[in-house]
Amino acid sequence: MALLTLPTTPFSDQKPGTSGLRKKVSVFLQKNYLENFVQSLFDVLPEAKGQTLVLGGDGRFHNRVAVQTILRMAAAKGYARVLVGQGGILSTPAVSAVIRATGASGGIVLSASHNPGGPDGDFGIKYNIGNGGPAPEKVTDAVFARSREVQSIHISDSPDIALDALGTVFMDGMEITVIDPVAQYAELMRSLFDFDAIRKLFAGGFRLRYDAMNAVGGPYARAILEGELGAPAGTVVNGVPLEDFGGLHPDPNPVNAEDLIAHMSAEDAPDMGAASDGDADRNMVVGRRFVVSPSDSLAVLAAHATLVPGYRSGLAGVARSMPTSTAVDRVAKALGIASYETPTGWKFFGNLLDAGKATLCGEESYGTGSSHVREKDGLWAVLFWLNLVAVTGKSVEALVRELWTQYGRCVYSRHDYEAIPTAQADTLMRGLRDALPGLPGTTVAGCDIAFADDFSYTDPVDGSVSSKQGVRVVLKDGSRVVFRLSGTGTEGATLRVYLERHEPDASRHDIEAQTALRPLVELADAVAHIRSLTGMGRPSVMT
Ligand code: VG1
Ligand code: CO
Repeated sequence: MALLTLPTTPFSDQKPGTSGLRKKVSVFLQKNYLENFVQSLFDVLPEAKGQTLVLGGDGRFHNRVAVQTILRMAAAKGYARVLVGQGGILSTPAVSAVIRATGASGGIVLSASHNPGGPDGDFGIKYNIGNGGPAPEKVTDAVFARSREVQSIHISDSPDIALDALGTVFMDGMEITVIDPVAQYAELMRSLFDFDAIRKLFAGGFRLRYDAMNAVGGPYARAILEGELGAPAGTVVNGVPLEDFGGLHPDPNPVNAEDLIAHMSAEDAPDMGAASDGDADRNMVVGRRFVVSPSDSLAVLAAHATLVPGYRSGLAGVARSMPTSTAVDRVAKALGIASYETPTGWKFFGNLLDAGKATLCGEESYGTGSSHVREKDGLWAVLFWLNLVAVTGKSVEALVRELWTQYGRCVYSRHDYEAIPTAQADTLMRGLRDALPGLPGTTVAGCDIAFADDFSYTDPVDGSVSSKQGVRVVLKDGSRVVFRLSGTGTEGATLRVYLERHEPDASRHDIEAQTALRPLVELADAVAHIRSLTGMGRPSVMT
């Protein structure tokens, strides 16, 4: 077994607070860059004797090379066993499911999630702990600190193993089992949803278009929807994971999933459309000529959860990230269950799920999930919707409209300003934070401000505090604007502006979101000086 010594330059400089490392492929191709992160992780983790590690990724460029390197380093660390997805493939929710089902001590996911792939795109690596969820901040911070000190990497000099054939091989005494990436996950889905009802739905001619965006969701969607549930061949499009995602940006929103939206807007549109992201933890659900906002999707699932076998006994509670709309809170209130508001990022749901305080969780960024794993789960959300459509006989649109009728519509949009020079973004956020104390009680751009703060979260389970999680400006009528900088972008800074307005009046539910939110856009600019500080006249993306 070889022992290499790293150059002294500190490498894997992940942004503090993010759950892993996400960088341009060119950065990852630097000598020992990936190795630095993995060694830092292994140095921070306890001894691996007798333990199992789960390993796989979304199939993007560099996935296979990275898998082989990590296998060699896992052997040097002394793991008893590694479960690796066939072809190096495992979706993020599948890694979570496999960790939980096998009692593995953790798992490594190779993905930059919704970021583009290929030689000019991004690569990423993250670690999930024994509960199947993203490593908490104390682990990622320790890895980051270690990455600045680590001097040597421990790595086996064994040759590559065959990743495409199922079965078990050994490397320096460590057992490596190449597993079917779908099997464990499919079993979990079978235990949650009424597969017979969904089978009948498809047998009755229901048409779904699932766009896997040439990313890792394809094999899962094909096996479960077409293989098991009888959806006709061709239901899943872009279903083979490609190293560059075929040039698509696997971030399922109406802008990037343009082709799906076009199909769903056509005269002969299918009954339902869906898409997932690079690592298949996100989902977008679309009705016929009807786009569903992710915040509404979470609220619909919560409202009807007891119609689905896995949630028949009801929900312990629900949780949403702070910028996600308040639609699910309104449902929770009517159901008499708790709703929690957490900072952005799935890791904040982990404790609530582990403690049995929340059953369903969601984010406005097309992420929905539940206590079945500790990650958001794209195909799970689509199956949940299919189950609801099957047992209620209602369309996607009807289910959302029913929600609006009962609770009012939370008109919602997110405006992203991408690739802003970091210094300008920091100036903008600093100025905004400085202005906060003077805002309540004032009228800005015609909006009466009731309240303004920088969101701080105290975890109700372990008491840990996460501060500076986003600036919120709330109006007297409950409308709000939230500002935060992205932690996942890899080019400059991305400013996210989240806009929400509650519309109780049913005669106005069809109003176009951007039109309804225009006053809030003006407010956002007046308090944050977005146009003048960024030089951008309009957002790069509106979802
Ligand atoms: C974004 C989303 C956030 C999500 C995160 C990871 O983070 O806003 O809701 O949890 O991506 O999603 P940020 O910091 O860029 O706003 V994934 O599918 O990339 O793991
Ligand atoms: Co993702």
